[in-house]
Amino acid sequence: MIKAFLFDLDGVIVDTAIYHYQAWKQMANNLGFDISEEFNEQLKGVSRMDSLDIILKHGGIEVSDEEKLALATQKNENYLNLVSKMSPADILPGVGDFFVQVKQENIKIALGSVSKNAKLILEGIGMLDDFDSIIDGTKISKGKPDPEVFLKGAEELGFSPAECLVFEDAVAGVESAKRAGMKAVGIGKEDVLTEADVVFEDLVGVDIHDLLAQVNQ
Ligand code: B16
Ligand code: MG
Repeated sequence: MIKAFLFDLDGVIVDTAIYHYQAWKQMANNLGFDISEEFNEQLKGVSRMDSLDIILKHGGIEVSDEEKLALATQKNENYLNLVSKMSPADILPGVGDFFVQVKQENIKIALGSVSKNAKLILEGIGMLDDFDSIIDGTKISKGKPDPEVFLKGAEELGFSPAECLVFEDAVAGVESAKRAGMKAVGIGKEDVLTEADVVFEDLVGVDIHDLLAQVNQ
């Protein structure tokens, strides 16, 4: 029986993927190469340093650990500049109505994001108080697809993995949920999120009773 929902942030609650992309692109351009939006797909749900390694490999560039840290810091500064203007208007369609239903059902809610900026973004969009527990990049040592982020969320809420349902937009995030022994709702395309138990394009019009009936089978 599902008793808790664990939400990814980027791509489920809010669309920060575009800002991550712009900030990484700017860094890559400074280094003399480019990254496409298609390439950016594989960075979703992947931690900052792991993303940097993937991008540098793509550009055929090798740098020292010290330089890596400087590049990651520079990217984060660009990213923070872009997200600093976020407001409740940036909450993805359907999220508000869905959270009202979740609260009515007394289901506990945790955030499961690998972003170190998650709290800042939740504050910006006015949703910090909507979560019973927040697991972000400051609390974990392994990014998705490792299950750590969702296992910690379940633990903080006091539920077993079988009692938790994960909402994810990234392939790496769905894998993370599966490896944690949890069911997963994919937000996005069915042909991409093939491992998810149920897939919705977004949360618009999703009925919590129908969903629970489906995943509690
Ligand atoms: P930061 P999520 C992830 O957030 C993003 O999808 C990913 O693109 C990003 O690299 C990662 O957070 C780290 O973010 O640089 O802010 O610590 O999807 O797990 O909510
Ligand atoms: Mg995501």
